[in-house]
Amino acid sequence: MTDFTRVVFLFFLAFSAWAAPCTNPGKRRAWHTFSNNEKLDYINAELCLMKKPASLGLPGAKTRFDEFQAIHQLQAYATHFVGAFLPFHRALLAAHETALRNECSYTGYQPYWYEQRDAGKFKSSIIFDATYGFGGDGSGAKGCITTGPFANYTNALGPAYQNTDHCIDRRINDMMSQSSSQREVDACLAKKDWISAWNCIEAMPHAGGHAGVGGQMQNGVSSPGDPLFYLHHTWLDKIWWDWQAKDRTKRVAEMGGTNIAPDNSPGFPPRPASIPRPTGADGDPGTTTTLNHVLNMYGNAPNRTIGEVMDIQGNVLCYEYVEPSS
Ligand SMILES: *[C@@H]1O[C@H](CO)[C@@H](O)[C@H](O)[C@H]1NC(C)=O
Ligand SMILES: *[C@@H]1O[C@H](CO)[C@@H](O)[C@H](O)[C@H]1NC(C)=O
Ligand SMILES: [Cu+2]
Repeated sequence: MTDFTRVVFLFFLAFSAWAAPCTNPGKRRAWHTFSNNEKLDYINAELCLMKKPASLGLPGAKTRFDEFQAIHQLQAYATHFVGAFLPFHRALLAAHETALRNECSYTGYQPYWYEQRDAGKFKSSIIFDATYGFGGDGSGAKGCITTGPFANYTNALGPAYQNTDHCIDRRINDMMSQSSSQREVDACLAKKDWISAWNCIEAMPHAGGHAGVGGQMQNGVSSPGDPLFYLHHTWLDKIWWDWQAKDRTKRVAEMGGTNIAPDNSPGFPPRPASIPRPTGADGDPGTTTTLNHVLNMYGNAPNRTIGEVMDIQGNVLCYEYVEPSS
């Protein structure tokens, strides 16, 4: 290369890096469109996190898998019923996906559970397949799952704020799963502003997956003890993104809502006196959630601000959602 072409080339590189930081977004696809081999790759990567010992010193966590659950458990009251709800879960999903890829040789991306396909009939969903899925419903007095790749995993965190060894439990409820229907999704997508969209997603599709699976998944504090949590919340993240993409420039900057969760929220485990009432105002100047709000990843990944995760194809995140039909 001559000096001139080298300069042009370097200039081009610098320019393309500046103009398009996310040139090759990871493809997040629906679980039911995965081939059997792709399903096993994901399951095996999750099993790998479950076998790796914890190293961050988070209370009660024994494995890498537990450490991601701990991020959620430790700040449940600072991340639900507040403006940070969807941004926090977006950052948590990205941290978990990165760990699967960087620590467990997973070469795919985080799948989502296209729940409207199964709404009202979760019990017959292929997601609960024992061989190419997450195992079935719970059974017995404790509702422990007994089939599938995660049947023998011992959760060390939960239920709620307790840290006790227990099984992954489920109590699948088809009626509750109706809140994940296409009708409910469409209702949220039609909302005109952030506060309405977030409240709609948290109240309906969010509740549909958690209460439709039941057991561990229904526990607002310790729900990431069931690996299905990640597929459920990735679907919610897609709904938020689909809403954002309808008016992208405006909606990747649209934040707000309280940063102080109501103390005993309905359907949410009560906060024990030993857990201090979160003030929520981490990086926010007042009681309203802003783009400067810090999302604490407890050492599992770099902390993020809400502003950094608003766009899924920005400087920090780089993925896209593939529709199941394509
Ligand atoms: C779980 O443990 C039981 C009893 O030890 C064993 O038969 C079964 O194969 C194990 N299942 C998995 C998925 O590891
Ligand atoms: C992450 O954020 C929390 C809360 O603001 C803070 O206490 C912690 O020190 C931060 N961690 C890092 C590595 O910056
Ligand atoms: Cu949550």
